[in-house]
Amino acid sequence: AVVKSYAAVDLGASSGRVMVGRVGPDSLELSEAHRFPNRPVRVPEGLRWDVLGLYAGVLDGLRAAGPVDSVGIDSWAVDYGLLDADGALLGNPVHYRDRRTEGVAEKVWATLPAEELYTATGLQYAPFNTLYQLTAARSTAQLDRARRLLLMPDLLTYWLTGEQGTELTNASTTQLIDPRTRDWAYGVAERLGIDLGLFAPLRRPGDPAGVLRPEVLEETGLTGPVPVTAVGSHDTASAVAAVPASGERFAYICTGTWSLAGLELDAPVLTEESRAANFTNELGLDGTVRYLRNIMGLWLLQECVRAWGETDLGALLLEASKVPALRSVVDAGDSAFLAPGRMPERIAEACRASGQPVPGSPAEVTRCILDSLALAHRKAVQDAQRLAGHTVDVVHVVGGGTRNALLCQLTADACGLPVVAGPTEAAALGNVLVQARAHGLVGDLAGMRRLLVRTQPLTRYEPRGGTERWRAAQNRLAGD
Ligand code: ADP
Ligand code: LRH
Repeated sequence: AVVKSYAAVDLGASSGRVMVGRVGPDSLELSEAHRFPNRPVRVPEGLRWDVLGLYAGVLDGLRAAGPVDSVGIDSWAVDYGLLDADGALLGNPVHYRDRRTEGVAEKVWATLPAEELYTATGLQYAPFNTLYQLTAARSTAQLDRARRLLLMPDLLTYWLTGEQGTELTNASTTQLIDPRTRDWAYGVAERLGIDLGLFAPLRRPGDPAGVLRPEVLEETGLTGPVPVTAVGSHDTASAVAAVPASGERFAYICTGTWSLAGLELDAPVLTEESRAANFTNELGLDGTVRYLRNIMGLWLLQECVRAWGETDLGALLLEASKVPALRSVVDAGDSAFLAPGRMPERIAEACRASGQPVPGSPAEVTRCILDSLALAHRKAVQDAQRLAGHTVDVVHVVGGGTRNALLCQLTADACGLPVVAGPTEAAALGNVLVQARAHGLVGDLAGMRRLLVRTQPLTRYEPRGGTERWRAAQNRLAGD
């Protein structure tokens, strides 16, 4: 049988990796060619991505990957690079955790009320949506000089191929796309004075995105032509495409730096209740909508580990599993936890402010974080079902958090539903499968998922009861 190889470049907020997927009619194998840290850098003007370092990691990864039939790139959402009239990058891309967007949303809503913005774009409020970033950047020398804006995966694709485009799933996180037409929200851009001419034409997952430039072939030792294929270039779009679900009655939680928890729908939910509950409608593969809520995710733990220094994560999680459950919880959906720094202290302060025991040791803080994440998962899964009128009987957990058995078990307990955990590298698998599909190797989304179910190792966690305690904790947090 024909087996083809695809390189998936997957850039997460904490690490980048180049994975190689080998796909046949009834086989799917993924291996890691190269992994590198993604470390934001604080310079005098703010928090920035080291995009040249990331590009170098991509080239190293393609060299390590060896001959492949195509390359696809996905990354975290909303951030972008600006190019001048010569096509050269203007400065380092701003990190979505940078403070420049503080207080910007309120200014935008004075021109375009939040309710109208939600009906027009379906996007939840997050200070870092590209729309707010562009508003924050208004009249800066850099934006004035910019002739082109490329979202992160599109920027790297441009450097690899010389061709510019704006991939739709990731474009849907800018808050400048109408989820009903799946095209630009022209009215929103006009009212807010955002020039849509900055964006390159839209392309969709599966579209060709050029071939590796001769210099790239030379640097990576690859032999051309090597096509680059547009994938669901938003990492969450790729990860959801690789949720190994069998039917439609499932919720998913993409766990990594963030937890993205919700449902796959075939139409957006644009009601006022949905807006008030801060659910987003991002665009997925084949006309699907990712109806979900952003939860701070393992970022909370990453930041604590960074503060504690040298930490054995396995040992820490074992200790945390012995700490009594649900002693104190914080609101893991609160954007007060967005910025980096002082995380153990900020968590302790939140517990103190809500009159709960203050966690002290790293194990106690870790337990507080994992309980809080599981609780936020529960709330998102429940709210999404209610708001969308779509019930589920299983929760799929994908991403780095699947390696955290305690988190998976607590999520099953909190949701009162079985959790199926895996695959860990879901975004890379979704990336690979969209390339394989574009080259005629796999069928539709359902076919992709059948192949995942047959080939990927999955772990099942049954809920252990005690939902009453989780409900009580949820009420405690809501201040009831
Ligand atoms: P992103 O794509 O956002 O960079 P990942 O999906 O790679 O994030 O997930 C990273 C998270 O996975 C880490 O923050 C960590 O909490 C968790 N993780 C990684 N390895 C392990 C492990 N061996 N045991 C438990 N958790 C792990
Ligand atoms: C996860 C993610 C998420 C976005 C955030 C900025 O990596 O793409 O879906 O909300 O980064």
